[in-house]
Amino acid sequence: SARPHTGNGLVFPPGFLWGAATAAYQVEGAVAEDGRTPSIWDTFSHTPGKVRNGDTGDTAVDHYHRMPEDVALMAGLGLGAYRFSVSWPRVQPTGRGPAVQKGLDFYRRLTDELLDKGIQPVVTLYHWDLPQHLEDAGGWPERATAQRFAEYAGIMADALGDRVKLWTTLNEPWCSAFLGYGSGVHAPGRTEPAATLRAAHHLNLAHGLGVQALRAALPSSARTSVSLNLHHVRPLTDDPQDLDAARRIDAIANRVFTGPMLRGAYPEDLQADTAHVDDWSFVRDGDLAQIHQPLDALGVNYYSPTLVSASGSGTDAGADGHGASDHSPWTGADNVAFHRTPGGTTAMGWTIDPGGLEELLLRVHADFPGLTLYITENGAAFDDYVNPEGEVRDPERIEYLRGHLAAAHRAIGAGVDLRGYFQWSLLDNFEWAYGYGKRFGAVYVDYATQTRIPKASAHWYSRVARSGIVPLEG
Ligand code: GBH
Repeated sequence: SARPHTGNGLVFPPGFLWGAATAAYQVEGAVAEDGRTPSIWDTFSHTPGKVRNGDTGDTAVDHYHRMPEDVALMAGLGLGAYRFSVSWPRVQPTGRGPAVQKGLDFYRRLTDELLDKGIQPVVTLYHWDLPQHLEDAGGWPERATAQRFAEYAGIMADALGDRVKLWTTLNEPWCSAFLGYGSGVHAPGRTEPAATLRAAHHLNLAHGLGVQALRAALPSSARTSVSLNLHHVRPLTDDPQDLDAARRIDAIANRVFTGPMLRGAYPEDLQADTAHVDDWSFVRDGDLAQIHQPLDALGVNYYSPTLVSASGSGTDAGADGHGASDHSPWTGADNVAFHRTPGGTTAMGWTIDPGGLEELLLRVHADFPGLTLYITENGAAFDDYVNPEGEVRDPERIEYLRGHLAAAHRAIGAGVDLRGYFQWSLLDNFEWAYGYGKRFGAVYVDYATQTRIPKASAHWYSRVARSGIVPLEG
């Protein structure tokens, strides 16, 4: 039921990339095939009580076996780019040593299939699935993990360097460090405040060493990036205590990564805020120079803004900022209250706020003038279902996408060098601690049969991707 095109739309710059994203553990399945060993997410999802409904990624959406069909689906939708991640334990089962050829072959076939269909592959090396072997050796709080990551990055650059032009080291290291080792709602489920800071530093170091390993093996035309879930933090009021709460969250959410990666230093206020947790002696001489590598682009993942106050001063404690945990992920910021921002929400309970995306992009642009940006994730879960006609009608997702793309368009108009947009996610998939209960896909998946049904919003997004124009209505 496509409406006639009104010609009334937002025109994006030529060459703007229109894509969709996934992550290995969320889609691949085939967890014990071709030499793959468990990642921390296999262990975590198989630990009772960690993931809703006892869901695991054992089968996920069976993308490992259905990859050609899924690439054909993307081609049918007219997508220009596909952002996927590599499963580290599929390639390096113990997290060290030589690569498994069958693991590499899967990603070679995937990239060949994409290029054959004119879809640009965008590779993320690490989207949270650390080989369990490396967690057994201490995980991200251990410095050696950063070195292991650099070796793995070199392996992937050798394997895919002739095919892939845009590389991302880490996806959302905030989640790895603070949800994995602080609140424990993500794998490996540890709740050790001091370990969060060590993990964050070693993720930063992994990024820096990884960029250097990529550059050493890739052609000079290849580009490197990192994807951060930058929090757009707003204070509840302009009371100095609330402003200070916002500053603290900005430090432990954003500047803990952008400081070392993009400026070559940890923020002094962050180190002061966390001094009672750890003395930061894990930062060794020379580390910051290793981390501060030239970057060709920054990936921004945005879902919803973050509203905070000094604890006690708020009126609405609708969101505690902890997820399903008694332990805070906000190391060193114990006196902060989180609030629900006004407005409609998605099935995750996250407020729909496109203005937050515009403000975030403008802030990154102001802080790092000239930096090339991609929106590497944006999207929404809604309670999708297949109607009797066999269709999935999701008008709220169309409005979500339209609103956020309009925000991106305003940011471009204001001078932000934004080069692409990746919808999260291509397919409904394993939504981490929420299991299969939350559907973020452009394409609906019937998990019993693995049937794929593009939602109405996928047909809408397809027209956007093909035309480069976001219609203001319809
Ligand atoms: C992304 O994470 C992931 O990259 C992707 O794999 C995932 O499927 C997708 O988003 C949808 O969730 O302030 O402690 O209450 C986004 C993860 C969402 C993490 C909001 C922090 C608030 C946690 N972020 N969340 S807290």
